[in-house]
Amino acid sequence: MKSILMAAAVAVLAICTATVVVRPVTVYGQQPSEHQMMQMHGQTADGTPTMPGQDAFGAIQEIVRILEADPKTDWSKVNLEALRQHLIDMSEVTLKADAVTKPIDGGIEVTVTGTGRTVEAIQHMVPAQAHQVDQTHLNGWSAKTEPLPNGVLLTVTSGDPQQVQHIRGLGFIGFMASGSHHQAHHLAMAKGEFVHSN
Ligand SMILES: [Cu+2]
Repeated sequence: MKSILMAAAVAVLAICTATVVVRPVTVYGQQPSEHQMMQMHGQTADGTPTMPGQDAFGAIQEIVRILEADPKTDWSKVNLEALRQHLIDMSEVTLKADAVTKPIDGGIEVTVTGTGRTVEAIQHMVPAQAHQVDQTHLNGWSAKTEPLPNGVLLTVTSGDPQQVQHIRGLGFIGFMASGSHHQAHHLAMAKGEFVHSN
């Protein structure tokens, strides 16, 4: 029984490998169709690529499509530059900020710092996220920030031991990515409706 299962697993693996690895040489057995080849390379059927470029550029492109598809869009208020500045903040905080996390009673304390444009991004985004989490009582967490000359000091805590583990497991960037308010905020920003509290 065990050997049959092994043989089946090897066969499945072989099929998967044959589908994924596309060599320009003649392979015995089935060649992937042209359509399958295109799907593997992220193209549409007519050969047009689907990848927009950088992730931030793609996020803006998606918003532009949403605004253009909505006949009620007020183009006199549209502000894609506000969205672009926010996406720069997101990039700075995600990729460039230094985050030193230490466990404290009930959660974590994170010293988030940077230089130049990164400081501005940290001071825009981290207090806003802490405020959002606190206001919506996300997972019952408490979150607060204190300004530092080159960033902020973030504290996230909970009275529930399971949530304390959750917070410590998530760490700084997991906390920043918690909740799903960014998508709605991005659209509101682009429509000129969202005024940042900072
Ligand atoms: Cu965002």
